[in-house]
Amino acid sequence: ISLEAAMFQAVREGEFMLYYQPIVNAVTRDIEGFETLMRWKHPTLGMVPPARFVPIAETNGLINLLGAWALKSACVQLKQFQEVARRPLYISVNISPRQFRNDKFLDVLDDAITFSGLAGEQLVLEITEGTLMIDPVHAESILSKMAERKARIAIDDFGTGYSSLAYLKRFPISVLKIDRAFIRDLPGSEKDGAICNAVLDLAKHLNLSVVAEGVETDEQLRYVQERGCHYIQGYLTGKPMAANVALAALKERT
Ligand code: G
Ligand code: G
Ligand code: MN
Ligand code: NA
Repeated sequence: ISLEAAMFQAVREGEFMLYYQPIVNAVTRDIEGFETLMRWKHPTLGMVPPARFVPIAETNGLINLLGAWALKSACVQLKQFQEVARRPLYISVNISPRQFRNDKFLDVLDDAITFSGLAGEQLVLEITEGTLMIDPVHAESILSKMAERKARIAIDDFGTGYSSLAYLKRFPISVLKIDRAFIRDLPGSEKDGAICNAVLDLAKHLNLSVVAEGVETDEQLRYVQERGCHYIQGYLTGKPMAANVALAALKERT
């Protein structure tokens, strides 16, 4: 049976789960929020990585169903994280191009917010430059409706897509996530250093937050932190983890 057929079965069997990766303060290393990352635990294939199943789900449309489930579940999960942490946190959720363009997307968003009882500002929606550029007029309308709900928009994999910087002026964006490709060879790479500096400078002047992704070493953390990066996400400060592991990490720190 094909991976695609197995996916429909997996939805019925409840084989999809969510992992959560901490997004931490670069100075204190306190957890500020989590990125939600989908996982598929197949009974015989084991863990199927999202790089394999997300593109299929994007092609056959299953991403709309999976994405709606992920958004709602993540919002509910954040409530429990906050109870344990005893402070407000935020949840960041990836939105694929097809989800973003789906007619029902705003209904799905409203349902997740209403059902979970979260404040809109506790929700960050991660989209890529590509998602914005497919149809900028449509994107502008959806983003302004997200902004009405106070949900924040993060540009995922910033700097790796086809886009113009003009969209930073046009759209209500709050967060830039520096792609891990620009972090990996720090602090040795002069080019990557220059790119990170430029992004941090740009973000500062546009009043945007920056998350450095894929931080694996103390040297990388120090490099971006000293240049004004406030938030870090990477194996150094926490791998993607099951909800119960994330809860334990929050307990440990309070
Ligand atoms: O978790 P992992 O490290 O393997 O994620 C790889 C990629 O899979 C992410 O960069 C992201 O693009 C995609 N992905 C993971 N979870 C989700 C999800 O819930 N929704 C969407 N649309 N993409 C996801
Ligand atoms: O949504 P996005 O494309 O940004 O997905 C983040 C991906 O990066 C996930 O697949 C996650 O497992 C992965 N990731 C997170 N932190 C690190 C890290 O420190 N190093 C590496 N190599 N990958 C990471
Ligand atoms: Mn992401
Ligand atoms: Na990214």
